[in-house]
Amino acid sequence: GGMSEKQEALVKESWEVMKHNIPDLSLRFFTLILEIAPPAKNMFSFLKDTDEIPQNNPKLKAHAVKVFKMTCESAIQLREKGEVVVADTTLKWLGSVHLQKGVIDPHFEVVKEALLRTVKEATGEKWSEEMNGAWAEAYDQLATAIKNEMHAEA
Ligand code: HEM
Ligand code: ISQ
Repeated sequence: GGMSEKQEALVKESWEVMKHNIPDLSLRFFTLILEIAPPAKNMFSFLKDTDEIPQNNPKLKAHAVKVFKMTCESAIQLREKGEVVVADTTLKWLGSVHLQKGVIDPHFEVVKEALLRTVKEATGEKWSEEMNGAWAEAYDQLATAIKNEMHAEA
């Protein structure tokens, strides 16, 4: 499915607001992932040897931001081209990183839930069902592209 101009705008606008508070955003995103799926902790190299989620880990922050930015970019591409376009090598790379880390398809629902809840909390009264739907669509398309790459490689 494609993405309307309105949906693209909702994703972009909300990211513009959220990106001003990366430390809280990334921490919240990660906390939610581990709340939903505690065993996921050991998959992440920067969490393996810690009992708590590090409050100020630059790697964690950078990673979380990448996930949001890529989902945002996916929304833009969906509107412009009607499909997710990620540079081919990037998609292949993402496929192999996740395959190597032991990520399986159901994990994508966990990250989706955490992402959508983070957006909801971070946007507050600006949040709407429509905004939620726009992020969900952008994420689903990107996740499908990564999963396809993982299946192709497995
Ligand atoms: C690594 C994005 C879904 C777990 C990465 C990296 C990116 C990324 C960009 C590489 C970070 C880097 O090395 O700079 C995404 C996107 C996703 C997604 C856009 C969905 C659309 C998932 C899911 C899981 C997951 C569902 C499962 C819990 C991991 C792990 C790593 C990783 C364990 C390696 C982190 C490390 O260095 O230890 N992801 N990811 N990702 N991702 Fe994802
Ligand atoms: C990598 N892939 C998916 C989700 C993530 C969340 C935080 C940090 C890294 C991630």
